[in-house]
Amino acid sequence: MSLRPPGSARGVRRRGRGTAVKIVITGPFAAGKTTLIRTISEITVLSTERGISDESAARKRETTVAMDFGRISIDSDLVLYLFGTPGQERFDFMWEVLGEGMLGYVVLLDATQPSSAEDSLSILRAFRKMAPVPFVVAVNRCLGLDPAEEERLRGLLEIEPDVPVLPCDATDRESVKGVLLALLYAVLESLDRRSAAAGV
Ligand SMILES: Nc1nc2c(ncn2[C@@H]2O[C@H](COP(=O)(O)OP(=O)(O)OP(=O)(O)O)[C@@H](O)[C@H]2O)c(=O)[nH]1
Ligand SMILES: [Mg+2]
Repeated sequence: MSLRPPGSARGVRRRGRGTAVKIVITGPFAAGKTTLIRTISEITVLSTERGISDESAARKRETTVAMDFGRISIDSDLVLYLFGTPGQERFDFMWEVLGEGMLGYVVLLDATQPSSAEDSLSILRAFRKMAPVPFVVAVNRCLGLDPAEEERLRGLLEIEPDVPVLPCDATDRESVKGVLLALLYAVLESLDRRSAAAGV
């Protein structure tokens, strides 16, 4: 597999001698999206968080209302730009804005919230409709997924066997790196497939 996506591909931007890839981090309310981006970003994350005034205030004080933005360099030639979505459905108009030109996305859900997987399904359906790009499912606050639990999640989220489903800890850099690399491999494979199909 080539590690160099073609510069003309959707969502890939040449920056100097390197390549920049746009990735979206989405998922339901309070899954840990902002936390994940803050854990891994090498720049101070630009976040738009506001105090919560409705019933969700019992779960946390602030929520993302527009986006998070962070950046991580994989090596000197490859940089990921990370865009986090709001989790509350009233801000779902931002999904399409942030999804524009993405090369892949992470659906982050919270293993400790029973409604999190169900809430992820509508988000996932919207993203799949938006763009046929690779995605991974990351299960936050989860030390490991047993095969039965993974199977249950795959069924609930209607995802194919080749879509990675990974346990993760959004506060742990190595864990977040693992999730992003799994997505990156899927993105690079899909770019290679597209290049091969186009005879490039
Ligand atoms: N212990 C623990 N706490 C976490 C983890 N991930 C997130 N949190 C906490 O959970 C809360 C929610 O995390 P956020 O990162 O704000 O979640 P979000 O998905 O951005 O939320 P919205 O933007 O409101 O949808 C915060 O208080 C985090 O500190 C985790 O992996 N472990
Ligand atoms: Mg957030």
